[in-house]
Amino acid sequence: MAKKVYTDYFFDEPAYNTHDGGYIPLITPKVEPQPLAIPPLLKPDRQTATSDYYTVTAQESTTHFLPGQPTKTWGYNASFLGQTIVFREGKQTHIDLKNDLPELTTFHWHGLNVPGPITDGGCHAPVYPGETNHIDFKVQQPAATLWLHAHPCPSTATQVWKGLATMVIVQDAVEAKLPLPRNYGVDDIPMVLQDREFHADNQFDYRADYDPDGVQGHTALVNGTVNPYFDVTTQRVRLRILNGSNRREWRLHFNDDLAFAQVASDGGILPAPVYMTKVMVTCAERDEIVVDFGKYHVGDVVTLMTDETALCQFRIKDFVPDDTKLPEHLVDILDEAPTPDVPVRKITMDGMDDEVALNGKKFDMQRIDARQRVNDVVIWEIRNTNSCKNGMVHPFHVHGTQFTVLSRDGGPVYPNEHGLKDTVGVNPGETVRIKVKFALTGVYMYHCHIIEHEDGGMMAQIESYDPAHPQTYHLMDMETLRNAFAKEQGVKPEDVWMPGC
Ligand SMILES: [Cu+2]
Repeated sequence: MAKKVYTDYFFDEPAYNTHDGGYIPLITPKVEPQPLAIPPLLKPDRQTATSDYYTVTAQESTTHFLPGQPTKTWGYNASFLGQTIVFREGKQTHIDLKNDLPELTTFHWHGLNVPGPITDGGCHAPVYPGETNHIDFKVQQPAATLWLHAHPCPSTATQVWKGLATMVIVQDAVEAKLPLPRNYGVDDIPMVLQDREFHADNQFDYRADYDPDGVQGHTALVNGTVNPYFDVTTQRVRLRILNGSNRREWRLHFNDDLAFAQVASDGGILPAPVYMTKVMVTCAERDEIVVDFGKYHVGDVVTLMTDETALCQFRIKDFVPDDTKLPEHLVDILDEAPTPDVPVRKITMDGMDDEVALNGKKFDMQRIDARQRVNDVVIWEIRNTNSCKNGMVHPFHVHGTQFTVLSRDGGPVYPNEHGLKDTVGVNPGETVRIKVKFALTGVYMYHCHIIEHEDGGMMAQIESYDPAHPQTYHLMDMETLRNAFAKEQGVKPEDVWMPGC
């Protein structure tokens, strides 16, 4: 039977960010193509049969993106972005979170099922300059491409813009048995997609670029590389695509419409490969695709595009023929029935610009907006109340869990949404149902992942609780954070710039 190949982006075209009043088009940079940077794997401080120990350091440095001056940047164990962190399912993991920045930050494990709010690393878990916090958790979820990024309120966007984001790979025994490329840096390639604006002397200036609907820049970066190319030395290559941008959507396709197979989404491997020539990735989403370059010859160049802009060249080198076929079935996704007698949780994502809100309210760190019993399986119904005519896709993200997508406006989900997700793009005017279970207790944030929207208040928090073991949480407040930023910046608290507040 011929495989179905999808040739559209699934999302509603009128909602693409290219139609925004403030859209900033990508401009092909006037620099020679450079080899795609492959972030090194973070070496564990120590490993035993059951435990891994890591130190993750947030640091400031400079990075050469463009000819001329280096750019002042932040990163994790790196000058910009970070080293890639590998977790192993079932292992006890111990991490020192070290802050060598001049400003408080948090370390949020996007997509990782760990206790909130402290281990999860949202706004309640600041690490102050010069300090080190320690977290321990057991990795209890399938193999997936996740990420680490800063998440302090309301400075997530500015800290990510400076570089605080890096890929996290979870490995397990199930994925290890699948015929997928997994030689990191050779045929298993991280691709962190971002855009940046370069000002005088090649510097970032987040405040100058600020837009409450999301900051964008004219220059695309892949793993921090401007105008990258990648040498293809194996017939099949797996790309772990992460939208690490503040606001930009990526509509990816090859210049010659080469078809590829999506094999994983945010939370892990899909039940079956999805064959496609185009894929749209909204903020914070991950898509793993396997590209078969078998029909090309040495010297050919295939270009990965986003809309009409070239993003990364794939230069075909000599490789050994590989006739490995992807199986029709990859993994089973656990499909649990909703817990009886628990009502559907209704959520609205409201507004644009400074008016953004969630269920009509701005985020308040001290307010717990909802409660859900641990291990209950609950349907959440998320409605984007923007107008279908001129609204935007809001990527809805829940901390501390991987959910399944049930329906879009009562109809089927997109073909690549049958796996586990932690972020789902909701079109303007649309209602998306998802099924959410928290396996751990804690306080977890849920929000739009256009980062300026979350900083602007399109965010709320839920307590996953165990009735037999009630807990109280120390929740951060804005005054404490404002005073801390003021002290670090040497200004009065009222003079601290807090975008979105
Ligand atoms: Cu939004």
